[in-house]
Amino acid sequence: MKIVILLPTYNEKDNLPLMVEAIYRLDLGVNIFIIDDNSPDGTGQVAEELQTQYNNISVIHRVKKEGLGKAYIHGFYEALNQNYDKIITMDCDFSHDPQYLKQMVFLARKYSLVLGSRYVVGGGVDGWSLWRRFISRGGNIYARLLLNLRYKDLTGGFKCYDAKALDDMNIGTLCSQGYTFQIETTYRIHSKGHKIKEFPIIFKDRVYGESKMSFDIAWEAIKILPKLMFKAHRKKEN
Ligand SMILES: Nc1nc2c(ncn2[C@@H]2O[C@H](COP(=O)(O)OP(=O)(O)OP(=O)(O)O)[C@@H](O)[C@H]2O)c(=O)[nH]1
Ligand SMILES: [Mg+2]
Repeated sequence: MKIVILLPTYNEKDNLPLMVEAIYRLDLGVNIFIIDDNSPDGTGQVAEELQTQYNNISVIHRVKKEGLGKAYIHGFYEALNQNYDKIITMDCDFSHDPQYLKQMVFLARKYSLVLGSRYVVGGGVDGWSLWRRFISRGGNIYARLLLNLRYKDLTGGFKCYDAKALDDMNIGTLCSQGYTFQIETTYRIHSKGHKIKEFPIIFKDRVYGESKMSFDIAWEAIKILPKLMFKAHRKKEN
């Protein structure tokens, strides 16, 4: 099984070397694509240095910051071009603990999409403010009801996609960013009838670097989800 981890970075110069080392030490035989949006803190140069030190790293430099969704789409295309079987997405700020990768890869043998989930039994969040918990929980309930999905964590970004599921997702037509990107990708894969599995993770707040969470990101989700639902109903009618 050929596996790649997509690590999007924006101002993660302190986290990136620690993350690469932590993944390397697990000895899972995975490759890593670092996808950097020309971070002003020099993460791109740090990535270049890491590429010379480790034999499992490639760096994708993007011209400017365009958001997580665009960075992932770039990585998805690259991974499919290079014939990877499994494509993992994870944050580079240690919110997604690399220790879970082993279990994720194991589950990926049986499922087309594996979700690291905060809201199944055994999962949770560590270090979030009440406001942040409220937004995340509320967003998930809203999305589940609106899209009629049974998965508990639709907005998490720690995922393992099968290449076939990515292909079926029709990457070029994904229309959302931020948290909605996570909802839309899972929704599309579910709609194509793929098998999806959630497993519990404890999500930790970032230690180094700044948060990029904003009201705009939450607002986008509120606006865009009814559009996704509308599209799905139209498809059913046709
Ligand atoms: N390439 C790229 N990576 C990004 C961009 N925005 C965020 N990232 C990275 O995507 C991952 C998740 O973003 P975070 O900023 O941690 O988002 P979050 O977890 O919602 O918020 P905080 O952890 O509170 O900052 C991190 O590895 C970021 O460095 C972007 O525009 N381009
Ligand atoms: Mg984060």
